[in-house]
Amino acid sequence: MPDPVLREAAKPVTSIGKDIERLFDDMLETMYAAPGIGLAAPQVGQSLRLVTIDLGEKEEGYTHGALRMVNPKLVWQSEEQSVYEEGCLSIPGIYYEVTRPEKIKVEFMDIKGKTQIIEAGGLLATCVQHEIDHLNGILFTDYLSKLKQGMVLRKMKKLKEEQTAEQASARAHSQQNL
Ligand code: K2U
Ligand code: ZN
Repeated sequence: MPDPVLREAAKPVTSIGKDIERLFDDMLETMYAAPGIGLAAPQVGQSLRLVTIDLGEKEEGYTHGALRMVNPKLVWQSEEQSVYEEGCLSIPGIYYEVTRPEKIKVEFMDIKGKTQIIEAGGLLATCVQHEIDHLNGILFTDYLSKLKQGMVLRKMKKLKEEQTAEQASARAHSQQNL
């Protein structure tokens, strides 16, 4: 079951100092290593309203590089919706389709404290909404039907049992080699 910090509403950041800069660097390192294209501070145990996003060069039309968003907020969303098969670094191995507004405008403060507004569509819009949900204690599985949520819980339990079994056999194996 995901970490309780993922169910809290993260706190707004009031001053952007060296600690925030370092946290952003840690988040980007974690995100690239996953690999992922987005990450929210609660996913690294920090209940703060910070998000990093980088769709990378391969996403055509993506020109923002590594985005560091302080207190991001959705200020507009389109009526049109689009469907994307989402995953989550905090819920490994689980992928389901989620429907969200197709286009959004997100307002945030950048690392220099300047207010920015970005209009986004496509994968960037999906990612921004997925990350802002993390800041509000919402996981993408919350949008699924009760039936599918039951399937998610059973799949997570099975993945956890498999992981535990693998660790036990790895330990036994390494002891044999001692
Ligand atoms: O917040 C997270 O768990 C990071 C997700 C963000 C994300 C989920 C669904 C759709 C878009 C973004 C990770 O980046 S999941 C990995 C990933 C990689 C490429 C494309 C989509 C998802
Ligand atoms: Zn996620």
